[in-house]
Amino acid sequence: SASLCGTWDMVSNVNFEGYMVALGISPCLRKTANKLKLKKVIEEQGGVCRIKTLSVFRNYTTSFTVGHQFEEVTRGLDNQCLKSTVTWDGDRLVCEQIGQKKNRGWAHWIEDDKLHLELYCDGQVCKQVFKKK
Ligand code: RET
Repeated sequence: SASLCGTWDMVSNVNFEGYMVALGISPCLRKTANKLKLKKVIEEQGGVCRIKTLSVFRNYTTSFTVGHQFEEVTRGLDNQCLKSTVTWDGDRLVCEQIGQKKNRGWAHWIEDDKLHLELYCDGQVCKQVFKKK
């Protein structure tokens, strides 16, 4: 994920609410989460990719090897145990998250020097864009 690596600041966040409703996140947590300006830190070392989602309220970190299924525990989000697999689809780093929710996953890619992230779950799509710090 070389080109995705770096520190990124959120510039837009469309339908985070719909995505969080699809995840079954409580109204109280959604209200807090909707106000957050998120930061992404993406690193790669020795074939292991780490994606940190940082905020003043809560952080969430995943580490994985592209092409290898891993157990993802969404602690602090919807607290689920998922079987996740990250792969490259052309220049998009995509993740399929198998669990109780249908059609769950995400895609990261670079467009116009910005980091684009689509988060989807059960027909809802959240679109986030980040600029390089
Ligand atoms: C926060 C705050 C608490 C509530 C929710 C959150 C959502 C985090 C998300 C993170 C996505 C991370 C990805 C990582 C890739 O490896 C901000 C922790 C719902 C949606 C795509």
